[in-house]
Amino acid sequence: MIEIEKKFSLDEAQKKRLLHGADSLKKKTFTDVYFDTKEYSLILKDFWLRQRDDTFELKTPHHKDKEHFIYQYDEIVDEEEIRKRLSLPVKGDMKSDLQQAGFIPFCTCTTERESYQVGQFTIDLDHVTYKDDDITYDLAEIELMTSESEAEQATGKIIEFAKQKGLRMGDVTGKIVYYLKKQKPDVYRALCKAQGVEVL
Ligand code: V4E
Repeated sequence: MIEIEKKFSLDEAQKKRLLHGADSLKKKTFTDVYFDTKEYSLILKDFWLRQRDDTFELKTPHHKDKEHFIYQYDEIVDEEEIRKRLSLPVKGDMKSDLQQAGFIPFCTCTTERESYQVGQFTIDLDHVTYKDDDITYDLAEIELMTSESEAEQATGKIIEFAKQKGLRMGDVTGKIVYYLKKQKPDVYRALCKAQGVEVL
């Protein structure tokens, strides 16, 4: 099974409509530390390396549906596999090996997430704060679990559901890209160029 997800920015009326009849699932808080080289060689090839609380994760591109702004990534959590993808030999622990190889933290953020279920859809509402910065960010994600062969239908179902709820169908920035846009605009522009997407 794979997860198809789409991000939205909500005003209060949209949030109320979206959560009408929703079951509250859980609340959790987690902290992500994103790593890259000082040239941002990972993110410029769309590789996203982070430590979420105690777990290292590497997101790599799997499939892009640019028309609907839906992007699918593989999420690698096996340390051996992450090391293989980064050509990172085992010398010490992951953190010190990353540091030695020139991968340094470039963004640390904490997310307070409330999850809801509406029919077959999972809805995450994220409130994000950034370490050493006074910016915050709020966004929503609508997610659907599906088989690989039904990914396209799942995308259609999310879009249909979002339309029913009166949500705006634009490209909504994730929390890291939002940070880059605000705090590291040169890196943000280089990322958009590398992805062939419009600088918003
Ligand atoms: C894939 C990706 C990034 C990594 C973070 O992914 P995201 O889904 O935003 O993480 P999160 O924490 O919100 O979701 P969770 O894992 O908790 O479900 S950051 C940006 N991208 C894709 C991307 C890109 N390559 N270029 C541009 C201009 N925008 C977005």
